Amino acid sequence: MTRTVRIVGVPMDLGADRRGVDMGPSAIRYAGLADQLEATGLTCIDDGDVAVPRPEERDPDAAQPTDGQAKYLAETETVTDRVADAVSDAVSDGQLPLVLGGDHSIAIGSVAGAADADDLGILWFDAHGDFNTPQTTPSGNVHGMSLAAILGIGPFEDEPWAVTPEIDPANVALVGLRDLDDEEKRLIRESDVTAYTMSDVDDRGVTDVVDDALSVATEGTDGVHVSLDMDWLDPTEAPGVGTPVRGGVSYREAHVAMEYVADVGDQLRSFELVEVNPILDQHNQTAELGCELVASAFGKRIL
Ligand code: B3U
Ligand code: MN
Ligand code: MN
Repeated sequence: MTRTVRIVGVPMDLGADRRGVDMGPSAIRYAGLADQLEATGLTCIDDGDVAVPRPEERDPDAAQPTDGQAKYLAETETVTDRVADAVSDAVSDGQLPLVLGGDHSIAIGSVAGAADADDLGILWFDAHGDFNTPQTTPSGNVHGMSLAAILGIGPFEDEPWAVTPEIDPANVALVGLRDLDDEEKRLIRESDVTAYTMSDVDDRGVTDVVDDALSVATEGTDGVHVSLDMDWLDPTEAPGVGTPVRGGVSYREAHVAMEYVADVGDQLRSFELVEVNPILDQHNQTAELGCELVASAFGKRIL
């Protein structure tokens, strides 16, 4: 890859139940992200962190959905607007934005910034669907609603949610699902996204599944956004995440999946690494693994 990588940190935890994920960007940098990418032959620029309001500063009169619940809705919009600006600046400079979370609500901003007016495919690696709406959410946490928001499902088509451009659900693939709420399952089934569960990975092998998922995301699009939630991995490999779920992909499966992602080359528009929670981690192993996986996705090979 010849593009310069532009790192954008987003110390956001308002979309998740647990504090700690706001320290993700620091932990990932501390794990040696820039050095690893430079060792892979890439040039990196670190843009620092996007400002995130503290929960204590919140405006008590802030907008809330009229129907259902979505915690910190107004603050999330502020942050995702900032993320969108940072990502779109990087794209217009011909760079590859690498967004470091932070909880998965930030994807609403990354995708908006990466797409601009283009047709963008999305590859979403996650144990969860992130397909809830304010009506279906069991938690009120926006990180469990971000993909639905991106696709404008349910109330997300109306203000104050209308923050993302049109993404065709037919170009969206989820990979590694194993923890879905009942209503969320229904919304996924009713949508045109392609969802690969861990059963598909068991059945067909991760390379076959990722190959198909890449075709979904690249077919007829101008580029692909890759969103990597670290809870996609098995908690034995990635314990430092807010909502670990047993039965995730292994260390080797994760690497080969990212090597397949690297094969899309210049079609890779943007990448985000989210949900690293250093408070719950062991010796920063989840952040270190996240760096390794980004390096694989950006072209690092063993030999
Ligand atoms: N589906 C649940 C749990 C969840 C989603 N994403 C994460 N957890 N990380 C929810 O709250 O929407
Ligand atoms: Mn997620
Ligand atoms: Mn998840």
